[in-house]
Amino acid sequence: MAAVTKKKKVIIDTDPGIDDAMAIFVALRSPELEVVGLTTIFGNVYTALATRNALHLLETAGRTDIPVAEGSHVTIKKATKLRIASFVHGSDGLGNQNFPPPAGKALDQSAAAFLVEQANLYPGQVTVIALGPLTNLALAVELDPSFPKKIGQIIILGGAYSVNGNVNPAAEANIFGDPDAADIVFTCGADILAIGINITHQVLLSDVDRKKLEQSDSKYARYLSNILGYYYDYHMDAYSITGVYLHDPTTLLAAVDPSLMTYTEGVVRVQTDGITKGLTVFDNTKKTYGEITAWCGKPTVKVAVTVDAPAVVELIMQRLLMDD
Ligand SMILES: [Ca+2]
Repeated sequence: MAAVTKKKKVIIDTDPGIDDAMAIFVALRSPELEVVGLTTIFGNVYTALATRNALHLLETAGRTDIPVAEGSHVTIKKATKLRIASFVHGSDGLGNQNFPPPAGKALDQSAAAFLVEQANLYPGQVTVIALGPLTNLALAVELDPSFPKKIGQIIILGGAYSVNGNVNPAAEANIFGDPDAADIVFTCGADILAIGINITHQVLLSDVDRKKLEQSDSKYARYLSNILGYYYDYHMDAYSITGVYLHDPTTLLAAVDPSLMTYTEGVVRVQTDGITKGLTVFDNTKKTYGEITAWCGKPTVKVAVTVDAPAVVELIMQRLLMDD
């Protein structure tokens, strides 16, 4: 008798974004997941463009049944000067392909309100996959202090654990985008799984893989092979590599198959100013310090420490090359 497995409900909080687009498509192609909504945030592009791109990607996939809730246009501290990574993803966020505007519209509800609503509708059952700065999640915690206990799990692409960042030596981009929000989320008490660039910098899509996408009959694969050009150019300029890091799709796969990674547990705090703004500092909680520290008494989170990179790439490719 075939086992009936229940699909995992996921909300993807995203700033599309070339690798966000790939993660969203992998999610839509994963039978283990039910995507109940996308929420948008600034990061790779400004929030309004992230919303437009989220709607466009769902229309491309023929999944206009999935709602989009627009997120914050400012940081949790209401800063309007944002770091936008258009030099990584193109000024349109999707490799400068001049896609037509989407026909659909976002919900009237804010991203934070949507997150709180879904957590209340399905307590303990919704996983948020956070692929951008953590402002919307911090706003959800502020809106409903019981949100951390009602949300099932929060899987965060964010941080650089014992390695350099990718914005500067200290900070990874999603945490740097709103470090105050990140510190709120990391210490909110939810079931959190963090995947940093120490993990995602091991997962590389080669140009051979890109060729396979290009030659595929799958519309998802062909779409991605087109927008990936800009991202490959950036990686060649920035890292001198022929290939691209799969930050967002790798994080997405932690929801599909957590056994692709191993994890450790401890307390993460985020530096919110100074030259190390956005730094994530992990306390493994093995030492009892003589002083009271800023990590004392804070809830622990899980942080990924190893990844089966070939298996991750293989699964991503398999999902994208699948027949419709
Ligand atoms: Ca992203």
